[in-house]
Amino acid sequence: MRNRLAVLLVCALPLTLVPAPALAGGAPPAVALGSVIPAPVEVRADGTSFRVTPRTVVVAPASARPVADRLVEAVREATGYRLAVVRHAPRHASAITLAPDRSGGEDYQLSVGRKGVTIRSGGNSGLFNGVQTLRQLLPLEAPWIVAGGTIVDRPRFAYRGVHLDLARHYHTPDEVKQYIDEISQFKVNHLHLHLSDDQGWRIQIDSWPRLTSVGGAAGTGVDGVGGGFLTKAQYRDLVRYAAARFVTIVPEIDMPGHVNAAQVAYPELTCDGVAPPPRTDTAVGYSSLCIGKEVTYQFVEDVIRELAALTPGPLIHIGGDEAHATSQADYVAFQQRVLPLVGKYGKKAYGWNEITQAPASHTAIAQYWNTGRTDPTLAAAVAAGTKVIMSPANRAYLDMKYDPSTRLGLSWAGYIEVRTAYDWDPGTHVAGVPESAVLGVEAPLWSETLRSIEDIEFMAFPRLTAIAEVGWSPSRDWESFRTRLGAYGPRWTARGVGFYPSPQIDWAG
Ligand code: IFG
Repeated sequence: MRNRLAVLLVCALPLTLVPAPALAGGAPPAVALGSVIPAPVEVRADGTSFRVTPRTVVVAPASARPVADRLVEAVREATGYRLAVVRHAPRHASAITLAPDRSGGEDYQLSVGRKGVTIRSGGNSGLFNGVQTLRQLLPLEAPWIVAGGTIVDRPRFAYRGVHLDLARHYHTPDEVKQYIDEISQFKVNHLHLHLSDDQGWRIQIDSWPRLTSVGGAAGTGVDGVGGGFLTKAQYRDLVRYAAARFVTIVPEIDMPGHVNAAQVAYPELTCDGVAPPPRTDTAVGYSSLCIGKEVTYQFVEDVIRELAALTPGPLIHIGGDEAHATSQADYVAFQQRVLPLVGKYGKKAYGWNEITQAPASHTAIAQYWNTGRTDPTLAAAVAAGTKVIMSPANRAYLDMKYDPSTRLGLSWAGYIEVRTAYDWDPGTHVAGVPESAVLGVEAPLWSETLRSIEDIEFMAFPRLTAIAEVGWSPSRDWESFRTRLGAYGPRWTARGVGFYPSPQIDWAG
């Protein structure tokens, strides 16, 4: 209704009063060229516009067909039009062109004009990033007019990730796919799956089958709900689904702590050979692999080997947090033997920042999850070569309550409203960890209190968009972000995403 009225008003005005471009494309664009999350590097609006119609074609070379498929899907979801994909545009056709060039992988340039849209990038991930930007420029209702001009964009950090805990509560492949659909729209490009913990084991390992037949059985999980596990076929399918949206899966097996479920399944993994009771509470730090037993390292190597064979991505996360039941000497000895095993199977080791106690971590990636601004052990490791992914719990932990009234989540790291998740800089956050050592950011979502995709959405959105902008955009501007976020809200509503309507934001619609 709102747009039809606008068109009537435009036609009623004397022509001289109406800006030419508006006449060319119908009503003025509903979405400003810069109203994108994360904020692009350069936005140059030129007052023109482009109208998507059912006859608009997608022009793409065979190499970009995987991106063209995502673009067709996005336009169909937005407009209902199923656009044709062609190798070459018929003359004078209305076209959205995907044009590979020789620029950087994730960088892209988006040009919108009367005759059409062109997205240029050196890689399909960059073309995909351009498509996510274009998707946000399409209005929520007809006429499907996109603001004209040019966007030049590139990420500040290469690693922009989320983490999802499948161990405390097993979320199904379909729930994980829904989460991937949402995170990829904000140019998030890694999904770290927490696949094992005290309460459950969530990935099939052929050489140790009881890990899932016992550790992934019904009733394994916090409060005795949320049992289940990913078969290898389901894991491979998730990897494929994520890759088609340019999200790399990073699997985590947490050790030497957080291993109660594995020890219930295989008592030989304890030092006394006695199976501990299964746990459905939320305590941490009470379990440890038996550092002095050789079977421990056979187990660890078998798991890493099978996980590496399942994972096309370059990283395997080996946990390392809260090993309070492991002496420091044993912890370092364990990491010294296990970190190199990741390299033996062709992957790069990634672990919670406690791994930096071990010299072998200097070729690994440390995930910083503490709440402080200094960490001498981490700074020393960085000086020796360790790279860092920033997940400060008081900024990036999406399982923290928004405020004391939030039904879900925890509060040990403090309350995290949207602005708390937005106002920090990964390049200067920890003393002795310069931007050159920071690969990017990751927003963990632990599932002690989660039970459904609705719970995931409520805790992740809108705060994940803040972390996505912190990881992508060159700088932060809270007033600009909160305005763009407020305008974005109705898109979640239209998609049925149950986001938290933070009082810090003026939500449109
Ligand atoms: N700390 C534990 C997690 C989880 C979390 C909940 C890390 C690295 C608290 N370890 O965060 O297992 O229980 O907020």
